[in-house]
Amino acid sequence: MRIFIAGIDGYLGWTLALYLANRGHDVGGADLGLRRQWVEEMGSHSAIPIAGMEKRLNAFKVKFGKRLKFYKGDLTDYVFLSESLHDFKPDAIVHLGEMPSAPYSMIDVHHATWTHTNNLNGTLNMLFAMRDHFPDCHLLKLGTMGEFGTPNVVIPEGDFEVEYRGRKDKLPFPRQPGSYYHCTKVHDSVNVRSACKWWGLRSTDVMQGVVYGTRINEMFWDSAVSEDLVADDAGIVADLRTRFDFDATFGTAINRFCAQAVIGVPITPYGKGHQRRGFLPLQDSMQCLTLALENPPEKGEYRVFNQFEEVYDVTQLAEAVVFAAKKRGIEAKVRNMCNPRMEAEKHYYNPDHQRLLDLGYKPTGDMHGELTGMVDDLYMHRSRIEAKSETLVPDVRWDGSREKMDYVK
Ligand code: USQ
Repeated sequence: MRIFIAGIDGYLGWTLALYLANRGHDVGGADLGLRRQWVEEMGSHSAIPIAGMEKRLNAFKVKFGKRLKFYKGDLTDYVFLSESLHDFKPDAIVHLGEMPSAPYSMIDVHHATWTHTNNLNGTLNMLFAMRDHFPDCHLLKLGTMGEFGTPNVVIPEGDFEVEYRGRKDKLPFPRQPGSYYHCTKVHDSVNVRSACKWWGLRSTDVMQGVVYGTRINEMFWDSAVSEDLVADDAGIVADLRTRFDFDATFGTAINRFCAQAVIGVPITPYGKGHQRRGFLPLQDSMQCLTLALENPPEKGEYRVFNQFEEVYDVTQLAEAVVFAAKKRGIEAKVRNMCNPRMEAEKHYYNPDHQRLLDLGYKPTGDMHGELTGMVDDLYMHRSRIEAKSETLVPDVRWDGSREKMDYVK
């Protein structure tokens, strides 16, 4: 299959390119390098050094014996997007090219409006390019479990049966996004669903939980094909590595907890620390996205997959990181920090997630195994985390002020 990845330089995009190439797919993709710029704007960098695109593409060619066609440009530029798609001629498009950070979208009016312009216009451009030129293509769109918020009832996978004033219907589940970033995913879902209905496009909207991990099998050095490639201490080809952010804006809780553990500062659940979320390892996220690609929906079908493996609250997450760090001889400490966000800190959370299992998804790893690899990889690069350790303390507050948070007294 010819698969075009929008956002191919990102954490998921680059990893997916490797995973799909190894399964024999032809991969191409677009990126403007914005993720690198946003993290720099926040005063940080990826804990694990990543190669520039030229080096990445060379390593890809050596490892997989074929070229990845890369298009540098902006998805909000319709001409660029449509010319890239015409050149590549995809069977499927994976749209990972959005600004993914809740705190970044809450900094101020400029960051909120920019997030909306970037995310919504990129998706609309994709839908119109498909309508006019690639009507049979499958759009695999990355949504988020965060579209639903934390309601006090089970979250269904896709539409749900509702009875109201004596009448029944099947309707989309109510959305309660937790940031302006999460709002963009809600609006995208409405746009994608409408395009499927009006124009007969086909799409999978993946409501993904928090993905974590630093490695997948396809990154490892392999003597059969990789004599020209250099492996790092973990046996991974350095130029095939994906990024790992730990700053308070682009690092998710689990990344930040691992980074805090390896440099010996307290791990910081926010507030009461009982916010529950769905999680899945990087390798399994790749498996799920690939299953969706290899089993496309019918024409006109808009389907929703809730994609995560295990639910944890952030205190359980912190304890799991303490345990993983201990195996490396590190005594990590947990200390709750005042919450910069406005969110429920103790709540019910129980989303359905059956559809990918029905398609054949087999979870390969659990959090404890994955965390050990993460701690090892980060320990190798702890000086890079130490160099930017001030970015571990959050300062973007949901009330609009901008000041470093304190620990809970
Ligand atoms: N949290 C802490 N301590 C920290 C950082 C975060 O307790 O040091 C808490 C947050 O307050 C929140 C929870 O951990 O309650 C999750 O926050 P997060 O930063 O790990 O993730 P979130 O902002 O929800 O966003 C991430 C990705 C986003 C994706 C989403 C999936 O950045 O792109 O859409 O996870 S989900 O969480 O299911 O909505």
